[in-house]
Amino acid sequence: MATKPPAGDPVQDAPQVSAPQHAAAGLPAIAHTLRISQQQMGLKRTAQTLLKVNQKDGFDCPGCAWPEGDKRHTAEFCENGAKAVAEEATLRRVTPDFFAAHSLADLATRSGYWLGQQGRITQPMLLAEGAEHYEAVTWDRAFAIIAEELKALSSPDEALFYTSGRTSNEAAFLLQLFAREFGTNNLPDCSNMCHESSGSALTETIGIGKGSVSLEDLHRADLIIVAGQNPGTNHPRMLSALEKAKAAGAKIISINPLPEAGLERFKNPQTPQGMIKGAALTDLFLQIRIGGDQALFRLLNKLILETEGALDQAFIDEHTHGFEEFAETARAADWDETLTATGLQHAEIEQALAMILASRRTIACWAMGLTQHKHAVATIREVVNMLLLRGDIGRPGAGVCPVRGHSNVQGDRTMGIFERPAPAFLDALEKEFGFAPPRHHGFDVVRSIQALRDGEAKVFFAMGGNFIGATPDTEVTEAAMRRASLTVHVSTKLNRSHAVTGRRALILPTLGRTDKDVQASGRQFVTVEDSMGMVHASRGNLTPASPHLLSEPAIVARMARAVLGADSATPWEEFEKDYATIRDRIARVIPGFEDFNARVARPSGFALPHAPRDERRFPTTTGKANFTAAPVEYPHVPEGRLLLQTLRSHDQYNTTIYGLDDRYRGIKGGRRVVLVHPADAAELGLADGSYTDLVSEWKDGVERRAPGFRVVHYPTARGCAAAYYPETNVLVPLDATADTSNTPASKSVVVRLEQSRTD
Ligand SMILES: Nc1nc2c(c(=O)[nH]1)N[C@H]1C(S)=C(S)[C@@H](COP(=O)(O)OP(=O)(O)OC[C@H]3O[C@@H](n4cnc5c(=O)[nH]c(N)nc54)[C@H](O)[C@@H]3O)O[C@H]1N2
Ligand SMILES: Nc1nc2c(c(=O)[nH]1)N[C@H]1C(S)=C(S)[C@@H](COP(=O)(O)OP(=O)(O)OC[C@H]3O[C@@H](n4cnc5c(=O)[nH]c(N)nc54)[C@H](O)[C@@H]3O)O[C@H]1N2
Ligand SMILES: [Mo]
Repeated sequence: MATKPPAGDPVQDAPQVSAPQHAAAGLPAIAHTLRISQQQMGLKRTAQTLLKVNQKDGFDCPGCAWPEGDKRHTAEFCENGAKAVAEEATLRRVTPDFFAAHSLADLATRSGYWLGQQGRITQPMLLAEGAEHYEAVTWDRAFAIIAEELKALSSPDEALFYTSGRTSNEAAFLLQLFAREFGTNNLPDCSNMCHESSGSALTETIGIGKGSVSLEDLHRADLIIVAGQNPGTNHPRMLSALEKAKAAGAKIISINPLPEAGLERFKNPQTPQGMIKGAALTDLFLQIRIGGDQALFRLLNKLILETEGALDQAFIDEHTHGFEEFAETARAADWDETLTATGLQHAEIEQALAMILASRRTIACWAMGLTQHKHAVATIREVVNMLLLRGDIGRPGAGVCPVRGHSNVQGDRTMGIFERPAPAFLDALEKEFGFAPPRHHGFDVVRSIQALRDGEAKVFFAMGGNFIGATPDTEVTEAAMRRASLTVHVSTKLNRSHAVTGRRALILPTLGRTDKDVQASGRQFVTVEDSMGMVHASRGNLTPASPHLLSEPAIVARMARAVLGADSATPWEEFEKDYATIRDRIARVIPGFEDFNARVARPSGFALPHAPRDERRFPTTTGKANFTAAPVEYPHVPEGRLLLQTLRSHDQYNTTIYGLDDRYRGIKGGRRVVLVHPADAAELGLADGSYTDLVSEWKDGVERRAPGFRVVHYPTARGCAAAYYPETNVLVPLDATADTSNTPASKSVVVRLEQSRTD
């Protein structure tokens, strides 16, 4: 095996490895936060921003969607939230001079890390047809180009409007309104790659695609199951909630192929006691094989069914549907098959069962480790089956908790960013705005890529995000995007999507969460919805990166005027002047937002209604909570192959790379690493520190290759491997998606590890 990185690899990617850590946060987290913040923002801005994160008069952290408690610390932030803020509030700038110095071809050779580190974009930029460089363009000209290209389409369905989950409720509502007035439901979003599987499973089983617990519920639970989630890195403030629950007597089971430091022990930086000793969090760690969760929960359900007195019979009788069929299927669950699928020991499963039976209030939390598999929807349904058996939905301290990613991804869905809108939503839109919205379904993310590839879609517009970086099958997706006639990105910072363009391309620079937003009627605020359905206001307080920036609502409003012109009776100008007028419309269209402006004026905002949680009412097709009985599936990995999951390091926010370290996992100075169990590595002849290519094998016979990964011997589950996204997206086939939700199966990619060429 080669021991040097292959030639041609970026020099900065030279990972060094030490032992993984066993506790999260603590002093190193604070030191790291302050270093990154000062590098990006300087001292004054660091103080101005970090004191305002998640405060009642401040802005919502652009990091994750975890809710804020009511009693806020002066520093209600976490290391990774602070890094997200520093990225946005940076003093570095990308000006027209930068684009004059760097051609498109040059930008296309740069890493995502390098692109992001250049700073905030300051002016609208146009890549004209055949041009080698982006050039500054006026806003009016930019909107005229969009109008020209959209009007030239032979059908509105040839346009795609993508949304990433940072967009505010106000901007999201306007974007979907514009797309539908224009005539399409092509509203793919990052959720299609994220919690779509949760939405599909929950809508079918409990009637609403959102979590059913509040922060208070977590504090009150007897048992919290955390499956397929790494909160120490991705939702650090969740650790405080887990700590509080533990202090009140809760037990925690974590289910993960990796022993994640944050779930082992938490050193709370908000308390002196926590800083020194920290609290042990996990009581039982089930080191599951990738994709084994459905089998595990199925067997647990069988064992619950067989235990005298373990069922909440009154709940099952009164509130559920499909019990008999489910029970019959569950009784057939098999120990041997489950042990194979999960890689767990008999005694570990018995121990989990005992903890579940001892709990009167159980909450199941999960994230991408459950949602990004072929059988993700079936897996989440099985988790729901367990909660239904125990009556653990719709009572305090119990329920489902899909932990969302982007800070407003849930709100964007509530606002109608969805390619398959409910008829009732479209009816309300029609009534309020007096036009007939299209009724046929639009394209999700994967279908959008296929449509670009096949020439069915020609204009791509993105409200934030990094579509090319985040989507699967990088080579296929990049070739598809290059076929577009126009690509438009509303962005704060540069990323790969700006370098892989259609015939013409626009970059439209926008205000971020931390920026002050002043419109004709005065200073504006926007609103967001967190992972637990709480809606509240967010106000930026920084002077924007440049006077040329427009807010996201302003960009949509002006685009709509340029495209729809006199055909539209919608008051776009008024919406831009005063966002309260947008909220008045949201209040009339979307249930739960009645009296929106008044209620959001309250410092902590308000909770959206949730029928299962609030009244044990299940708005499903049967009118009850549905048990489901899908066949058990788990990935089958051929001899000599490993099952690769693509995940996040501690120093990234999705495709935004903050740095090259993954502190808790003991990795420094590089991202091209593949974590492999030492026994698997020995069988495959992979020495620690050797270099290998990852080659994905898929039924289409195409070999997808990611070259030059340093092998790291790591205590993951047997037969499994892990490497970072987005470097590994090239390996995920476009049609390897979850059943029903169509979410890319980026947590289960069959790979072969092949010696790197070192010439
Ligand atoms: N700092 C930071 N915060 C973030 C993000 C970020 O990139 N950086 N991203 C945001 C977004 S959009 C999202 S969606 C969330 C993502 O939050 P997570 O879902 O925590 O993110 P991942 O890194 O994808 O981690 C998936 C976890 O699932 C485990 N896992 C993988 N496969 C399986 C499996 O088959 N079974 C089980 N039981 N476990 C499995 C992995 O080992 C890992 O611990 O975080 C949000 N918050
Ligand atoms: N292999 C693999 N692929 C995955 C995943 C995985 O686990 N494995 N996870 C998936 C998941 S869960 C998600 S959510 C997607 C993420 O997909 P996206 O949401 O598309 O990607 P991000 O990297 O979060 O987008 C970052 C860009 O957003 C822009 N931006 C930041 N703030 C703002 C803002 O306030 N306004 C605007 N307009 N733009 C802004 C910046 O230009 C920045 O470069 O990736 C998915 N892809
Ligand atoms: Mo996500």
